[in-house]
Amino acid sequence: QHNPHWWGNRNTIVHLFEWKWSDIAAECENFLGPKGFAGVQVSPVNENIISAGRPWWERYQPISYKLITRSGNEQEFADMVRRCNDVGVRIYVDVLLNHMSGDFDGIAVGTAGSEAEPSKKSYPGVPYSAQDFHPSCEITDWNDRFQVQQCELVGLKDLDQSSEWVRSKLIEFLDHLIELGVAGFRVDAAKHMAADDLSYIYSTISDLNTEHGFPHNARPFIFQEVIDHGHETVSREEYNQLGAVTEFRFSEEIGNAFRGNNALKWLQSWGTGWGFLASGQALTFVDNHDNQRDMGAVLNYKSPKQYKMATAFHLAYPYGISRVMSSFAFDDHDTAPPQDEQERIISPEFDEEGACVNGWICEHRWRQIYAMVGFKNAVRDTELSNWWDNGDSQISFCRGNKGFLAVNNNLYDLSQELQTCLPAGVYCDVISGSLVDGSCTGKSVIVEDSGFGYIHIGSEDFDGVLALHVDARV
Ligand code: AAO
Repeated sequence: QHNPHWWGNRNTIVHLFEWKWSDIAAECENFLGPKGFAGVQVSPVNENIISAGRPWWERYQPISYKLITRSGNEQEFADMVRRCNDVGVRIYVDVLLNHMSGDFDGIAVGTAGSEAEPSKKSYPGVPYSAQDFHPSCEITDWNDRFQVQQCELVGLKDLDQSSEWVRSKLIEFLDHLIELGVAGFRVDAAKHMAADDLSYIYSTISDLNTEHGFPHNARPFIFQEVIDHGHETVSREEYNQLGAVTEFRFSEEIGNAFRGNNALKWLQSWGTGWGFLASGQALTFVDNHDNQRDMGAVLNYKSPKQYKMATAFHLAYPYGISRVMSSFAFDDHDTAPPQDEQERIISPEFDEEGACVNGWICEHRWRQIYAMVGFKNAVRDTELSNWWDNGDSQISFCRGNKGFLAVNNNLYDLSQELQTCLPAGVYCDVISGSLVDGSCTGKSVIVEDSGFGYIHIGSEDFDGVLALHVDARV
């Protein structure tokens, strides 16, 4: 279940973290469809516990499978899926199959109004009771398989997926979403569930809904959150046959390189050469909603120049199933998404250039990022060729005769003739500007009959990357 069921030549998934369904529906029609995005990963859709201050992570604590959250209700969800599919943008749901909520004093109330008694493992909204869970224990050794798969991840009540009842409830939930037209699932905390149990669940759920434009017998796309740096007892290799797996080393290594801790010349062998999973099995990202909050090598929107360079490389290099992050501004791990006084999530607002202004970051609306989504579509199915580097952190390469990328992560200018592999003509650099009514608002590059063009990326330039492709010819 590795096929994401993309439309046409589309290639890139965006995670619209904590967005409301009605806003995503409008975004599909107004922005994602026209810009060529392939799909959206949406936040968890089922009822969750209500936590004080409404941190984003309350949504990772299920109370039932009713489709009512701060992002909207079932009708709004169904409307979003329909409208996004109509413009060729697929919906992938973040699903929590591993656990229910964490402990809570007394009776907890969920976002759909269901009551639960987490300390007794009682969730009548499903219903689940104590016998549907593994006995409580804490994970203290992350290399102990029993603990990782049967104890409680950060204290979240751990469902027993080998039980018939639990399986039937999870399958019913997934089938309901398939019926509503989704294309697949991000499986949260997959490492904390036995691969055999997941295999049973994935192979039992329905085919995708043909009324939403999917072919007959199309299987749901599955991408599993497994954090494995290569030395885990529970490894990514237990899951990659079942579906794609999040490749966390991609995120860490790309952050490391573009932060300047590793020369970009080494990226020539990016991908499996770095020990990553096979391209069609790897869900790749510069940052995700968890590691963008950690200190460390991972880049996020707070380092915009490096972040855009890393994203351009991510989307230009032919490796992986790409996902870009779309965040809200945060100070710390617990910051809630933009909300009003009644704790309702607010809709993003846009300035005249289309950028978000009211607490939403909307990296996917940064020109340098959506332009690379277009680049990836334009060069789809071409090979990488003509790798060039200066022996340090200036690099360039071609994608067939359809696209060319150059990056300068040195503290001095890149100024020289480089092979672009493009047909002769004048091309608009889609990073520094865009093609508007046949003229380029940024840098233009003249490509000679030989394919060579003069490339300049000053060390002080606003962006450290230049990208040309055949759909942006002046
Ligand atoms: C909240 C509170 C808790 C409270 C709990 C229950 O914060 O204090 O106990 O409620 O009341 C999210 C939030 C949590 C939140 C939870 C529930 O992040 O803060 O807890 O919702 O509301 C492991 C799992 C991985 C998981 C990750 C957070 O393997 O599956 O922990 N991610 C998913 C989601 C995430 C969500 C949940 C799961 C729960 O994406 O948003 O939590 O649904 C190592 C291990 C990993 C481990 C990490 C983090 O990785 O290998 O398995 O992930 O540590 O603990 C280096 C190291 C590497 C390390 C990595 C990442 O690279 O080399 O070993 O860093 O730190």
